[in-house]
Amino acid sequence: RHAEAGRELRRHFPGDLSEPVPNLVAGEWSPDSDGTFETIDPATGAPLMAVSIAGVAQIEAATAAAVDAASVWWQMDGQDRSRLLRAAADAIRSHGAVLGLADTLDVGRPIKDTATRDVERAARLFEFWAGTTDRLRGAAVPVQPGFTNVVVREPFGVVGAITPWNYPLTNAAAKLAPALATGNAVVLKPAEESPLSALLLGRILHTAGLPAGLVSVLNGPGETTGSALVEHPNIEKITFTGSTSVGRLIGGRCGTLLKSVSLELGGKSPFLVFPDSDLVAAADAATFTAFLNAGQTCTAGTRLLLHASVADEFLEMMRERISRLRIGDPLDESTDVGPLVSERQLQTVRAYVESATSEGAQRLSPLVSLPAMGWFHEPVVFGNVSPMMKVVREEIFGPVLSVLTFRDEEEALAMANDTEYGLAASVWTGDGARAARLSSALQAGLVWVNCVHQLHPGSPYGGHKTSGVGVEMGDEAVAQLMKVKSVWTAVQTWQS
Ligand code: TXE
Repeated sequence: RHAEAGRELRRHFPGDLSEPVPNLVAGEWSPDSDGTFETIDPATGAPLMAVSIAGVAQIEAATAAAVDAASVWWQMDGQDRSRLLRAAADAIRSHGAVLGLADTLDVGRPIKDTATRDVERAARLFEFWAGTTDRLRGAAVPVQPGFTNVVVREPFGVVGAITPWNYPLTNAAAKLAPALATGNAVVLKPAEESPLSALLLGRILHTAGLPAGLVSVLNGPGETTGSALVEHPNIEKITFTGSTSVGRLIGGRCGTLLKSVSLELGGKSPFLVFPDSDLVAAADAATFTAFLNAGQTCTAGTRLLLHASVADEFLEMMRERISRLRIGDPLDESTDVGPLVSERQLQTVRAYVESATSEGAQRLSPLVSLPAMGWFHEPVVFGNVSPMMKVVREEIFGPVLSVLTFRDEEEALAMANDTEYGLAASVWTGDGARAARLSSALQAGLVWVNCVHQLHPGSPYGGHKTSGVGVEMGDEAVAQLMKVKSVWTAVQTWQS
């Protein structure tokens, strides 16, 4: 079944089935390559496709075309840019089936999530940002008499985007839509584990009518292809989503090069449950956030902080919900939890589980059966953990949840903030004043009160502490994708 689905997917790329998938340079398929790598179907462990690594000539061609396209794009009427980005959203929807299939086969994310949720989210990202292109206003500053001062915003030109594998399509769309809407061209480098949907998306944008050269998608290892984008003089802005360690590396390099950079990095987000909350909804949400995408979600609530008085009842509710999760073939419409992305990721998760077990953590989750093939890991809930254990402190990026209990709000807050990360936090309480106090005191870029994983392209998204620098989405993202220019005009003869 997977082999047949893989052959069906391969038909959407050019060339013979035995040839490697090419890169997309300036919107066109470019068969040259500097070697290939294999992308693997994690549900079977079998190779899915060979993918071309972009060579130096392709990187040069993509960045040069992007410089030219960015200038054409910015000179267009904003309403025309808007119309094209809307056409892109329609095209994403009409190619939804293949985009969904690409991510399900490439990373094992269940088809019900990729082909519906992710495709719709990607389309809506383009629709939202299409609505901003003719509203990128500057300002007039009241300055000393004799002068006018106007602040205008201009695009950087070419944005280099580097994305991870956990949500390949929506990560790519979240980089492309705002960067294009603010007048930039984009050269995108997807993760080695998940090159396919970004290539298809780039091609879809091109055929939807975006100017040639505006989008290129180049594949290859982070250390070579990724760092070539970071180093390239034609690329004035880098936007990266991935691990905190690589984020530090890229951020440091951009500091040396004096290049603007935005970083969306890891997390170890707390999920706080107070006894005055709707425990049924909270248990649904706690299960959802911990095991969504097999735990490979940067904003996942991986530290469950329970008030001691409700801990036993809450964990029983979670056990029941976990036993109902359908773990299996991501091509099945009914599957909730698929495999992890790679064998390496499975080994990483197993190592965390072994380390926690050897340190005395107690498994509270029910035993569930896993498919015989593929890189699956069962959902794990650990109790009897101490705040210093690796499983509590480090981002695991797998279906592993740690549970700690607290006695009062003060202790809950201290536990929640006891982390180097600051991406998200979810608070469950029926007390409005408590919700307000915690929203203000929690050290996180996103706070969800009595909800979790709510996102909107109009609302800023980004981490505090080591979870990132800058934000994506909302007006706040515009400020990071455009340069500011202050224009002074004398309205009378100038005198010093
Ligand atoms: O991420 P990397 P990896 C965390 C998560 C996961 C761990 C490792 O804990 O287990 O990171 O994942 C490119 N210059 N997150 O190794 O290496 C790389 O090719 C330029 C959390 O896959 O950060 C890929 O496109 N680019 C995170 C992208 O960076 C480089 C999501 C991400 O890869 C590069 C992903 C370099 N020197 C992982 N090195 C989240 N929180 O969303 C790598 N890349």
